[in-house]
Amino acid sequence: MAMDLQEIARHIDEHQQQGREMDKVTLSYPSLKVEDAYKIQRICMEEAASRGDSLIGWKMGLTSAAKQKMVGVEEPIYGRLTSSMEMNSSVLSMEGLIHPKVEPELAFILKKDLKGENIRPRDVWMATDCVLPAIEVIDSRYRNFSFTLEDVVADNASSTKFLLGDQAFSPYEKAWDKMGVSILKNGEVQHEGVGSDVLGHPVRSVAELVNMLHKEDLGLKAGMVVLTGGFTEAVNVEEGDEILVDYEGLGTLSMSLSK
Ligand code: 0L1
Ligand code: MG
Repeated sequence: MAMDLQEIARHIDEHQQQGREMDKVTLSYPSLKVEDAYKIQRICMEEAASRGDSLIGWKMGLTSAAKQKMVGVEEPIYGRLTSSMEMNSSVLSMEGLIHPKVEPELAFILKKDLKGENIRPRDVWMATDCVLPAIEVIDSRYRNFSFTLEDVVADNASSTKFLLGDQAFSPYEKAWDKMGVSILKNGEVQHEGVGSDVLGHPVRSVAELVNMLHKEDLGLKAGMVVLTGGFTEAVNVEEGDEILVDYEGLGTLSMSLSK
């Protein structure tokens, strides 16, 4: 089938909007390259912007071995975060979701633009205003959360919603790579992880994102949110579930699943 990236983006955008499952796009377009998939992501963002949504940040995905093993894709990817994805309460409605999962993350909030190649952790610290506990909700549009690298990139790295904690912390509050995190569902621990599970240190995830974006002549803007990637495997959720993430020494963040 001749490959029209606009057409593929429209197809994916529709399924994202309607919360509908779809077949892997690589089944119809086996020659789709990762670069094409990022172009599709960009076109979907333009579609979202035309509906009044705006780009407020980026997420890194598949930054821990646990997550890579879970989905069988062995490299970090990025996705776009929009204003409509940010939750303004800790209640997540199942309406319009397919098979959501949640994962414990950290969010870096930038105070300066950051763009370039060979960005190192210290460049990231100089540009970071604060760090917040976060929970990301992912909901792949692909049946059974089954995809190739190209598919998942085209589907905006499964981005759906995210919740930020109310309390911001100084980037120098603690050694983020040493911080333990556990995620509980309905009072039972599901998974435990530590900051170093995220590319050795969550700050490295932000540096890697900037280096990846530079290849497309993109960068981070002051005020943007960056989700650094799940510390642990993601947890399936359904209506009625109560999620609690315990960030060692910082407190907890919770989410309730409603109809
Ligand atoms: O945030 C993530 O790590 C998700 C990236 C995409 C893979 C998935 O849907 O689990
Ligand atoms: Mg994530």
